[in-house]
Amino acid sequence: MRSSELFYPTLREVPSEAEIISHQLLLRAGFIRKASGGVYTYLPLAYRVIKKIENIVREEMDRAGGQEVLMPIMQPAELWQKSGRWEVYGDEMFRLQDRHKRYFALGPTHEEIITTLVDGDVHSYRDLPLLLYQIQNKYRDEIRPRFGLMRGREFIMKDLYSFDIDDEGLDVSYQKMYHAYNQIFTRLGLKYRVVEADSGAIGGNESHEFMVLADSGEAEIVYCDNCDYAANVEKAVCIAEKAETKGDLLPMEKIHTPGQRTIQDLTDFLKIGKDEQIKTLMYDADGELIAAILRGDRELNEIKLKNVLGCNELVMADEENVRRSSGAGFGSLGPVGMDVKIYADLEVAAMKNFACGANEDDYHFKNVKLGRDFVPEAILDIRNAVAGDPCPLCQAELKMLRGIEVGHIFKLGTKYSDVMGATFRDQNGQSLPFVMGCYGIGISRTMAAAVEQNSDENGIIWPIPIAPYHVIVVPVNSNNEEQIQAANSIYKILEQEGLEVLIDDRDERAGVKFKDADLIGIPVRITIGPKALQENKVEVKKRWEKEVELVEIDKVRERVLDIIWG
Ligand code: 9G3
Repeated sequence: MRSSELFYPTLREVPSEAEIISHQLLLRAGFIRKASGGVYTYLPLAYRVIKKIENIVREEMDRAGGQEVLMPIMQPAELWQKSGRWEVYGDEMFRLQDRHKRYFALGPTHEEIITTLVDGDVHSYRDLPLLLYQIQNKYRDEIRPRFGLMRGREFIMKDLYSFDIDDEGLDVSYQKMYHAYNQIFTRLGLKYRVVEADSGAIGGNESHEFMVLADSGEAEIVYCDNCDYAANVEKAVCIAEKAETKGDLLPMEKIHTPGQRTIQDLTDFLKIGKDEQIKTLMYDADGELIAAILRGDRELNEIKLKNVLGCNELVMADEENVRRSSGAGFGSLGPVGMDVKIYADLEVAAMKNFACGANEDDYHFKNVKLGRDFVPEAILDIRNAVAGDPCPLCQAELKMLRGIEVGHIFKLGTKYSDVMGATFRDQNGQSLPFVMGCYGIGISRTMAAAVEQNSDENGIIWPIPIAPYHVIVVPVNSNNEEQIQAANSIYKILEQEGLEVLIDDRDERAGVKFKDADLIGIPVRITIGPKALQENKVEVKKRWEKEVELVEIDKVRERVLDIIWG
């Protein structure tokens, strides 16, 4: 491909709304353009990357026994009403009406459609297991679409659904997908980690996330160097602390703390550590006011709290309600004398002589102890894990990394087949619900994550397996006949080898060509300049290294093939 003909409108400056590096670089390098908030066009370079990712995914899904289908984006409301999710998803679902005023959703995911399809056409255990997948656009009306392709309202997903006879069958399908996902992210050339995840709202009992490692990632991962434990912070298990032994338990005291509202205020005012206080957070759990308490320097994990409460909706209580119930505003809440159910984090049970709000504005208690001064409804693991916590498997110190979730696999069990009434007949003619799993890969997000993980101050550095082109051939002077001829000849030779090659034939200064080659991230650059050419040599440069190699023209083919295919 000639650069002069390639449509890659690069930008000097990127819109200020592009907050993260992948969004900035994909815009700047002419890969994507915004059509609407969270909705993007993939220009030729981006679409080449997307197709490479899709093909690797497709090969591994087929190898694992998946069969590719294409389901409708437009999905009738009735199916979602049947599963009960038409109401659940509210404004996040794009809805539309046809001329007969019948409602449809733009598919945010396809459990409803596929469960209905399989129910209609699969009747016997002999037809199972069945693994069906598609690669398609999905639609979710995010409140605040941002981060470019990382959180779009329209995005490309690979979604596979497994249908089995029983839990053992599901285990096998899940294992196949777990393996296939590892193959995929390895083949894509990305550094990633698999972590235990929460299956959350979609139900089911086992779930793993595949995280591309990047400092800018939104997801926090805890992992153990001493054993294999790795989990999303939301899922990571915190184990009970031993109770403090040092120091005597002192009598509880009420103290005047005018204007002191936050953990930091109290730290300064009372000259105590954040780990010598507790914070009290009040929530509305399906309409009931409850309190969650944890050490002052810890973060509440709402997912854990929601799971232990078993409630559908958990939202922060508003201050008016809190005041009506406790008698104080947010800055002076505490568990002592509070008459709502209190859920204490494990760590609180091990603390003594801590400070907390007194449920009276501008007052706090000190020297408080759980059990003596108040009794919680339950003592549970409800905080986020942090680096340094003991590993729940081997007690070694946990470490922390950041990542971008690009794949997520779930055991669903019979959650959808039950509500949709999707059944088959077993050996004995008995009617049973399908045992299901679902497995997603964010294709467009994977492209963004690859950039997030692989760039420098000059631009993108594509991993070879997904690079839009393998090689860019750059004649330094596009008006020099000799250079052009050498460039054309190398271009042809490499193309004949099956490499994907760009030739920068534009009438631009060499500096401009180098800048653009770096920006769009082509793994190998071959520069044809006057000096080297006199000795029948050209420069070969890897995008991820600073050094340039001088290579004889006769050896270029061999050298480049070695770099690209290894
Ligand atoms: C919705 C809306 C948003 C959603 C869902 C449904 C997330 C929804 C979870 C999944 C689970 C799996 C198949 C591939 C693997 C992941 N956001 N989820 O179900 F209606 Cl608006 O999508 N689906």
